[in-house]
Amino acid sequence: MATTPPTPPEMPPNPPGSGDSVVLERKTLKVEPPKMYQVVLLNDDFTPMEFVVLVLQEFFNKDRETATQIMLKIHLEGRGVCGVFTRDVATTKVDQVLQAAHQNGHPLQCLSEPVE
Ligand code: TYC
Repeated sequence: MATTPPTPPEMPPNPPGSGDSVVLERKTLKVEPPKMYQVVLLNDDFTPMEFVVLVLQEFFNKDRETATQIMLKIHLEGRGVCGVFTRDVATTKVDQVLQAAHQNGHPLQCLSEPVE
């Protein structure tokens, strides 16, 4: 036996302005890039050059040559930027460097600061 689908009830027309119409609102999306932080190593008279090079290779993914150049710049100028990161990553890098320095008995200092 074939069944016929139920017919929808008759609806009165919507009064103007109160209907089922969808209003699309245009919102300007403003997504700012995150504030960036540079991690800086400071020079001192005691931390071995080799240790600084290893830190730059290990925690900042520098190849040996670049790491050596950065280390020498720090040695000569007093400080040097190792990398630029979002705030949380920069904080983690600083912690990792300070922990490695402490574990190895070196006074190496490291900090992060906002870029610009
Ligand atoms: N000045 C150190 C030395 O002569 C080497 C050094 C370089 C230390 C960079 C710290 O961030 C530093 N052994």
